[in-house]
Amino acid sequence: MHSMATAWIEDIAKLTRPDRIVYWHGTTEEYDSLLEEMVHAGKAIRLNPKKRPNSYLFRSDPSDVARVENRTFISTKNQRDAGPTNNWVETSELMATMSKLYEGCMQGRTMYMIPFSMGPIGSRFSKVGIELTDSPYVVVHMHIMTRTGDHVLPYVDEHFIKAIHSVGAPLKPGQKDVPWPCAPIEEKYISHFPEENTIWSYGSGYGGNALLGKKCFALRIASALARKEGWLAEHMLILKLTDPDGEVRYVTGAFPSACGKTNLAMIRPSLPGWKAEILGDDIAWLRMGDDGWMHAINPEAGFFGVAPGTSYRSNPNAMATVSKDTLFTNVALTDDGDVWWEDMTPTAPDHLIDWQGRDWTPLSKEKAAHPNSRFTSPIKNNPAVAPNFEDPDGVPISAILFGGRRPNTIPLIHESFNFQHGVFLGSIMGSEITKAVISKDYGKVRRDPFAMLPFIGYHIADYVSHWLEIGEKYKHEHLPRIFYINWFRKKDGKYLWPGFSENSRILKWILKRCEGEKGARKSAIGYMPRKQDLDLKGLSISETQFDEMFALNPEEWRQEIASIEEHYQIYGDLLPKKLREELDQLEARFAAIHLTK
Ligand code: OXD
Ligand code: MN
Repeated sequence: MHSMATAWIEDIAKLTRPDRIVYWHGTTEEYDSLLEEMVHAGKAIRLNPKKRPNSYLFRSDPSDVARVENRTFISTKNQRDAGPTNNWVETSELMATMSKLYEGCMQGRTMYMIPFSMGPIGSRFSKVGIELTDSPYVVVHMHIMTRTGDHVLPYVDEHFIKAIHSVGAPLKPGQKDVPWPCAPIEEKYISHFPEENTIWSYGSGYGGNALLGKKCFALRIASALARKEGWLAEHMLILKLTDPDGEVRYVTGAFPSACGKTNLAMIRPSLPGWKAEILGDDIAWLRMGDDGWMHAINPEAGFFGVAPGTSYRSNPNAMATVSKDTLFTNVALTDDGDVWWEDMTPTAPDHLIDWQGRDWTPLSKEKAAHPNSRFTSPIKNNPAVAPNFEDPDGVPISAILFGGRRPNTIPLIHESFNFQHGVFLGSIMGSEITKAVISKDYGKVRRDPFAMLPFIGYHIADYVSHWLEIGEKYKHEHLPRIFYINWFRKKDGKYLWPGFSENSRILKWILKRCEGEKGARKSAIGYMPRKQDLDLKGLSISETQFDEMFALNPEEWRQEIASIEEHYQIYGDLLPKKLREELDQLEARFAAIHLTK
């Protein structure tokens, strides 16, 4: 082990005072025996191996069920560098607060040392880290979500990411542990120090708060590193598409939550002869390949997917993936030792144990599974995994898809005029606030630039400028084309587009555009397909329905432009001139249509 890592581990052990330190070597034997230990300690339930082999259920504390954005901090020396979209505390102040919390916080517990690689081990795209945690739940999840163990150690050098995690619940001598220890909300801190390559997480054991390779490292810290080093760390799926002639292309896509990102990443195309394979469902790291194209890797090795809504109808590949070797959190338990969640099957079983361990029947008022309940499975268990998903050089990207959930205004698909205009589209991404989030603003549009709002580890103005600069580094013919998708446009309360596997028809048009086919008309907002340009064979889409999916309503766009204008206020004086120009030009194009009418 690198001497810097050894010294750091010793320092943290001195500060947090665990009873034991366990070095994680990354073997299946350790994984199996740690799960066995957790079952004995009442922290995990082994599912019926005949129904769900090698799978376990965990129940969190009811107060610790999701990422805590209001307790998430980007700490830099100067507030300017965290920008207006992050909670900021000055570095030495936050370090002092955290050090105080960490004092003795692992007493009575074991500290696990997990070396891990984000990205294939040894790839020039990859980065390594060490997570020190007192949560065995985190250890087994990191084992699936990242590449962990001894084989990472040779790559640990002075640049490794230092990630500390504690559930924030020390045990006094003789004190009995609870199944899911955690700290109260006001003591939770998900702290990032991008200038120190350090993550300090305290008080939560759940998901992105605790599995520090994911949002904390692969997005927040990595986005800041990527800016310094000239690449991009993005909240994107990676999809491989093969057309009936065997031609292969890759696309990435960024969508805010509840917009069908996982379903698109795992799409089964309805179009005959087309094949879709998955490389990633959540995060992509993008940098220039030796061939001059933008290449992507998925830094993760597993899926941490939302369970409710996943079914053989909505996502058969996800259902196959979770059929074994899966860790479930906060889903319901069936009487025969299997799992269930809302909409998994058309009707619910007559009796379940809900996510809080209580009896549940279809007459119960509350949901059986928590809306943010999750499955954690290895990517390689997906039946549609691309065989080259671990290629250390990544895959060349032909197109980047942006999108959101908008019942009106935004057409089914449009293509940006060029890369700069595409960055503008990323910067104005927005989605209707749905019932999936507790909010008083249902139905309003929430802007979520690049689906990165909670994940940009630095100033948002620097982030969009970085995207614009990246565009200038590539030869025009190597730049991915940028598209904007809205599967969710409605008329009289009904979706205009059938979605799911039929989305392959839109992917086909996108790939044709990438091959340089015309097949489009120019509109005020970008290029859009005409009816004859889309493969709609076998679908009954009337002329009117098609027109409604692509209509640009001047009044809706007047409001849209005003709402973008309002969103751009967060940049203050730092909005890049190029984005201001794009907005002005958009407005001018609508004004011109008006004049010609
Ligand atoms: C996730 C998220 O869990 O984006 O992937 O919140
Ligand atoms: Mn995500």
